[in-house]
Amino acid sequence: MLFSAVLIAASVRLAAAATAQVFEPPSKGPLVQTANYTTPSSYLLYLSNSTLNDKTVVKGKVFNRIMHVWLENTDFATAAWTPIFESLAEQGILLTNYNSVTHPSEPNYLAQTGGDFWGAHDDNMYHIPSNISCVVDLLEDKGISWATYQENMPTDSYYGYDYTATNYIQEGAAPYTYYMRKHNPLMIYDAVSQDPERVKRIRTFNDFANDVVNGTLPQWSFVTPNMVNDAHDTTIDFAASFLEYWLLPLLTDPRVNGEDTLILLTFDETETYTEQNTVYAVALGTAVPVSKRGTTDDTLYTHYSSLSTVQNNWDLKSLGRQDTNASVSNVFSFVAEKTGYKNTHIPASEVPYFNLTAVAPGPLNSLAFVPFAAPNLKAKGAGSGGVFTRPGLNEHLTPASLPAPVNLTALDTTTPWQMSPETVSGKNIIPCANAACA
Ligand SMILES: *[C@@H]1O[C@H](CO)[C@@H](O)[C@H](O)[C@H]1NC(C)=O
Ligand SMILES: *[C@@H]1O[C@H](CO)[C@@H](O)[C@H](O)[C@H]1NC(C)=O
Ligand SMILES: *[C@@H]1O[C@H](CO)[C@@H](O)[C@H](O)[C@H]1NC(C)=O
Ligand SMILES: *[C@@H]1O[C@H](CO)[C@@H](O)[C@H](O)[C@H]1NC(C)=O
Ligand SMILES: *[C@@H]1O[C@H](CO)[C@@H](O)[C@H](O)[C@H]1NC(C)=O
Ligand SMILES: *[C@@H]1O[C@H](CO)[C@@H](O)[C@H](O)[C@H]1NC(C)=O
Ligand SMILES: CC(=O)N[C@H]1CO[C@H](CO)[C@@H](O)[C@@H]1O
Repeated sequence: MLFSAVLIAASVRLAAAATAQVFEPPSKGPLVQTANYTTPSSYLLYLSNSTLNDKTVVKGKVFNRIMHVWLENTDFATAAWTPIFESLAEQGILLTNYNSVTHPSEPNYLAQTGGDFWGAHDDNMYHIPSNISCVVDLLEDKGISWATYQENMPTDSYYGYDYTATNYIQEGAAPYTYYMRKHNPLMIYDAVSQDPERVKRIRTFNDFANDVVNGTLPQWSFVTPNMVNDAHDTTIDFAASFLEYWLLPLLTDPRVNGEDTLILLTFDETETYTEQNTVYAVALGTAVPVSKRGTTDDTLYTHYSSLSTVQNNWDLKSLGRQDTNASVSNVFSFVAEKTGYKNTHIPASEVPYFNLTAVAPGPLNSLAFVPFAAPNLKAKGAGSGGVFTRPGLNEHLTPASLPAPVNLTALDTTTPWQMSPETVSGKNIIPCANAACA
């Protein structure tokens, strides 16, 4: 009896050991291009030969560059007690009350770039019509350069739902899905993906190396490590090894962390859905005042706060959505203190739950579908401009004017903004790059 129990325990451990992945560097360094990002070999074609060509630097009030780095699915305490994250906190400001806005991943990425998640409560393949604005509109309106860098996306501008490549961690193992579109939010906005100039700024990690080495890392960037490096398929220790390989050298590299740079390292959401959605978030970089490094800040922030902080810093227009909702979009204090922006204090007892899932009606919710509404054009954001509107927007479509939510699932259909991964071919601006669009 005892003997067989021991055997079973041993074999369970073996099984776990066989599946647990151990970090391996995908390249010789974060600034070296690698075929590990482009396999099979036909994709060598897409090792970057092109560099962004942004000449202007628009001065911000507190920082001139912001780089967002998002990891996945980890509770605050799990990250905060992991050595590399502890030492990063000593170099920056640890935001101890920074919250994701719902579950699972995709709606959080949408919220961070669009000021809303439009009812989404899954990781399906969606697109958002071109009359709906996102952060890119606000940045371009003021001439601020931007890009997103997606690790293991096989080519710039790749529209596919996912990408499976040669396994670079375990030689000979089955190919691995390192890239998922659900973590690449700007691709979901037609205003970006269907614009031939803009879509070039949805870039690979080989282009990250290229842009940094050539001195053209944009002023605003959003970085998504692959499905193993961001802890999604792995553990916090795996992600810690990735940071040691990728982020730590960049923190001492003036081409990335030069003057007046803010690097926001955070997570899309907590692992535990039944608890408040507070994630580890740390403000790093030369823009963080020396006197504040190693301190904590318990102001209430959410993913909308990084939008409002960017608006406040560069005096941008707003999106007129949750980025202008004062109770969920406080500007990072070290920025607000310098710009004179007044944050809203919410007593602990009144802080809403950010772990609510599948309850918000919206155009990306098939269970409670309502069409897209125009933004609130009277909203006041953290910048001094008004609300940005895109061509084709019907300003009369206020939330009050829209019909009551409809359960499309009960009608055996889905929201019109959902796509099947097999139907992307017509949307792909670059030459078709995977089996899904062959
Ligand atoms: C791909 O990654 C593996 C694992 O770290 C490494 O051994 C190999 O050298 C990498 N290949 C290239 C071309 O960098
Ligand atoms: C810098 O840009 C040039 C021209 O686009 C390119 O050929 C070169 O590979 C880039 N440097 C690196 C290290 O990526
Ligand atoms: C959200 O978190 C709170 C606090 O832990 C918990 O009481 C509540 O049940 C959670 N809600 C959901 C939907 O899991
Ligand atoms: C602002 O956010 C709070 C907390 O999530 C929410 O209760 C409120 O409805 C929001 N206001 C608007 C106008 O969306
Ligand atoms: C956005 O554009 C679509 C057409 O693509 C239109 O049906 C919809 O009413 C518009 N919505 C808003 C909020 O302007
Ligand atoms: C919508 O309809 C589906 C299918 O009939 C059902 O399972 C689901 O509970 C409904 N949801 C709501 C919110 O009414
Ligand atoms: C499109 C293109 O010009 N691709 C080239 C980029 O650089 C690699 C490696 O130097 C070449 O093999 C490609 O042909």
